[in-house]
Amino acid sequence: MKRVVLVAIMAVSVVYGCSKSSGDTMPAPDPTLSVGVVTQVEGNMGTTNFEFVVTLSSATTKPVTITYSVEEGSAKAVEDFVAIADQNLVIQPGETSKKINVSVVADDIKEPDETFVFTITKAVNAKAPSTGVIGTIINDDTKIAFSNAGYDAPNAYPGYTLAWSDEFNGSGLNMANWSFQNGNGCPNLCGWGNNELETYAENNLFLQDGKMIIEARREGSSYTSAKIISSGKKKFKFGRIDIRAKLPKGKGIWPALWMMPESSVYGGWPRSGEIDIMELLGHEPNKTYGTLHYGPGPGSTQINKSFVLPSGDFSSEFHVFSLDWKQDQIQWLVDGNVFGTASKANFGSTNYPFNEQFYFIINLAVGGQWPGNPDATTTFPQWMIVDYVRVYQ
Ligand SMILES: [Ca+2]
Ligand SMILES: [Ca+2]
Ligand SMILES: [Ca+2]
Repeated sequence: MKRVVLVAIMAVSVVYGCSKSSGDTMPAPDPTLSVGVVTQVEGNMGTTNFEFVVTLSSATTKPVTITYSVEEGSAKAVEDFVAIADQNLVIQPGETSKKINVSVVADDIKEPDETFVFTITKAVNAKAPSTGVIGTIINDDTKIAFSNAGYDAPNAYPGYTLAWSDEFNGSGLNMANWSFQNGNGCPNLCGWGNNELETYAENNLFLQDGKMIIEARREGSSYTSAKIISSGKKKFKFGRIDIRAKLPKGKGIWPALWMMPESSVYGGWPRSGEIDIMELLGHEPNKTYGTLHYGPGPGSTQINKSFVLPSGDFSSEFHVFSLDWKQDQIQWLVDGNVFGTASKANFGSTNYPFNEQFYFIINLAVGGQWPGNPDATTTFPQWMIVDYVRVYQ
């Protein structure tokens, strides 16, 4: 009890002493600096000015010198904004705010919203904020960035004429050729029979620069992508088929260019066959597969061929995936090189269902039994970019 009384007396004495001396000699405390956050759209050409306003809590009679920096958050210096290192600025006596411009690099390529950090690292005659403020660059674009580099097929073959092609040159998918297959396969075939995770939707597909692009997205804990089929619109039996595409990659990413029977004359899957022109498992981005599924079922008998790129992977540039499909024989090619052959002669007594009409399917699956599910290493969005589908007969 006695000790408490003593402390109380000392406290009174300190307060009294302080108030007395401030009237005589103590200077006014330094004003406080604050900076407003800036959130703005990126813009499409040149640079966009992001204006940060630095404010003093009150004017002073002395110049205030601040040192500030602008550094990377998720946005990258040079590529996304112009970084600033330890720049000085003087706020003159009587002034209470200053504007500081940060240049953001504008373009027309879709990116996530990105951030950079504006920090006052030092202040003379004012108190600097203890943390930086965020500049947020809001995406205002829909285009994706890619180059047309890579293998391109010849546009004629001796003895063949072009029977049909889709060059994907329009502003939207040509619905005379294709139909969307949307959803997740439920209730009849949830996960499309493979425990796939994606839900297919039309807005995951768009055309740009003469290419058809399927975008697989992570949306919260689920995934969206797109699938198109030519059933009822374009069907073929035999010919040289060329599909030029640039493929996505990453664990759980599963792009496919394939064909299913237009009329299942031998019965339901797999009896009437399935022709997989190209499949890729995103954790092996340098390897593609060509497969036939057939047999009496349930389950399928398979002929499965694969091709490994000598260098690089299928996401770095375009390649051409082809079928050379004749009576009683199918060959798979990458960039004009045969890597697999299946012949009726090898089927023995098993029914050979590949001398019939088949339609095209193009899809980008996420997850499923064969590729496994995406993991922490998988980045989204992923794109399958298709330049053309050509059929010569
Ligand atoms: Ca832009
Ligand atoms: Ca952009
Ligand atoms: Ca094209």
